[in-house]
Amino acid sequence: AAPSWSYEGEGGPENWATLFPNYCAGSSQSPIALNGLEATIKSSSDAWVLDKYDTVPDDLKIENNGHSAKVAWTITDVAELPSISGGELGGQYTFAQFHFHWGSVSTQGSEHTLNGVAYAAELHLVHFKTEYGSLTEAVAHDDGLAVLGIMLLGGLVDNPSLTPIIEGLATIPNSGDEEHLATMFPLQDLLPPDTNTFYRYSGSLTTPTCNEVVTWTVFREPISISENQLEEFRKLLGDHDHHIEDNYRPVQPINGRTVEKITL
Ligand code: 1SD
Ligand code: ZN
Repeated sequence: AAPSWSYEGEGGPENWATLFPNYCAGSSQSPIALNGLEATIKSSSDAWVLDKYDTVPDDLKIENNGHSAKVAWTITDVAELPSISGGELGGQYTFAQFHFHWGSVSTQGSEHTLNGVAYAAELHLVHFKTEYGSLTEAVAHDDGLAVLGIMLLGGLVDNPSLTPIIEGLATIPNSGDEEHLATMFPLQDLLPPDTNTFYRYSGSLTTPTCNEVVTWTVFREPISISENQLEEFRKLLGDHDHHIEDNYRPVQPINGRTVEKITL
């Protein structure tokens, strides 16, 4: 059986390279520290095409997988799912699921850092290259995944766009729980107002088995989240009656990779 992993202790990130030598010991790992002054500045006219990002789905399911809270559409027909292209991605990628990483306190929680700053949480919208047909198949290809990373800036005011998800968290308190969300919303509700400036680099899944198959997009502009909303994430229980919090991997070495800061 595959070894189990976690965010602290024996199964923690310091030991992932040993526990999962394929591929957590690789040289193109994620997350990384993103820095505007060190990035290659690029402007491009390849506008985002966010297909069905404005579609309200019939049904959404939310799952506590012991490591995070994950939301997916219930329809599995690839042709009916949202997809993204443009944005210098070089192909079309179909939406699979989104999930969050968050901290026990709001000065930590994001996986990437922006100009030295860690945010209270980070949202990942995971997409697989449409031609590969599924997430499982896509993970076997270098260009298999495109993940959109969105920073969540902790503050005092609730973000109403997150309300349907926050309400869903109360229904999945324990690892393995899965429920339908009560309120539907389009994916575009989770994007920052400006999606035209972002960091782009080639990296990996941030969880074992850390496959180096991800074209990362991390938007420069964050969205907001309140302390009360963060507390609902921190109430979730993972394995061993342990609260899920600080479920972020520390930043990894860049190892000579190019990071672009792209403006469309
Ligand atoms: O942590 C997620 C993991 O749950 C899974 O969704 C994987 C894709 O199969 O992606 C990673 S991450 O790199 O998006 N954090
Ligand atoms: Zn993630």
